[in-house]
Amino acid sequence: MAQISPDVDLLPSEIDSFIIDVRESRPRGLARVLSMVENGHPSSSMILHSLYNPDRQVKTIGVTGPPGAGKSTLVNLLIDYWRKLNRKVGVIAVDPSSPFSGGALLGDRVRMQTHASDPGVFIRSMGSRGHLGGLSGATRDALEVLTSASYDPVLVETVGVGQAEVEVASIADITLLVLVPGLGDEVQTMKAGIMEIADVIVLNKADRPGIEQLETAVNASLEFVDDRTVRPRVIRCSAQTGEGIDNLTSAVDSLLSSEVVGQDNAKRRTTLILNGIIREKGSDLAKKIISEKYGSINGAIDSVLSGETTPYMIGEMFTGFLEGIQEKDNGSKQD
Ligand SMILES: Nc1nc2c(ncn2[C@@H]2O[C@H](COP(=O)(O)OP(=O)(O)OP(=O)(O)O)[C@@H](O)[C@H]2O)c(=O)[nH]1
Ligand SMILES: [Mg+2]
Repeated sequence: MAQISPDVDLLPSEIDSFIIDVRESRPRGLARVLSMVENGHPSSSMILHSLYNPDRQVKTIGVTGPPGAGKSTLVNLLIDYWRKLNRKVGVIAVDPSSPFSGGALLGDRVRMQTHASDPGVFIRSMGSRGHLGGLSGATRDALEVLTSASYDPVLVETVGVGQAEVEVASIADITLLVLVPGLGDEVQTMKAGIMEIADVIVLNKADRPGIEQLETAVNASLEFVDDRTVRPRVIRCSAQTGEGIDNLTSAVDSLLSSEVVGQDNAKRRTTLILNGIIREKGSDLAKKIISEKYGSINGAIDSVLSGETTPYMIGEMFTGFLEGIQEKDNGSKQD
């Protein structure tokens, strides 16, 4: 396969062939498109634009929690569950510690090894080498690629319980926050906002002492979450013994098929991607261009939902505009 140059636009025929690779979920092409997205390759927007379908019904799940909480072990069990139902499952393991993808997540790879030879499972670790939107931007676009390749569902595992990590996880349609015994004090200091973003709080390692205290601490901190209509479900389980895993899979399934997630999914995704791109391109100018062309951000979202454009095409419009300004500046400097 030809080498991809990091800064040079691909030929239209090359873009078309990558789009076919993704749609047919061919692993090599898929991996190369994901690298382009991660590296912020100039042609990745055109690929994402061609793949974008606001009505796609594929669901995505974010999984976050402190290091070693059992996230990968749980993801593994969830993969087993969906593979038995004959569904193709995608996993993105986000690695905040490294700007480079590939090597750093050997642990995850080993734990998910049982699925390594299964063509119905695609596992990819990723950093944020060149993406303007950092990890959350790279993850958001990688989810678009994997859902276009008809992996359903797609999971995102990310380490940590800070606002940033939970934000990365909550790019997905539903978010699982995995906690473990021994975190009692941490839970107490955890911001209510983090608890609120989670749809399910998984109390893993229920086979370990301290699970009762953890449950008490979590429930106590949820008492203060009073301004939300739906409280996160709290599920106790052990990825090691299998206890409570049925409850977890049925909670996740029912959330995925619930109206809350189904309703306005197209609008939610479009808004999330467009707002991310606006931030990446420079908010003020981007908003000005949007209001000139579409009246307002809502107007732009409506245009995407009616199939006239995509958030990525709107992003390209900003890029073109900015390049135009730079050319003008250079021109006036030369005068
Ligand atoms: N006792 C017990 N151990 C568990 C359970 N779930 C996972 N583990 C173990 O905890 C360790 C960490 O599990 P991982 O699944 O790698 O945890 P993780 O959250 O993905 O870890 P990082 O990705 O490194 O943050 C492994 O040794 C698992 O076997 C559980 O329910 N009970
Ligand atoms: Mg892990």
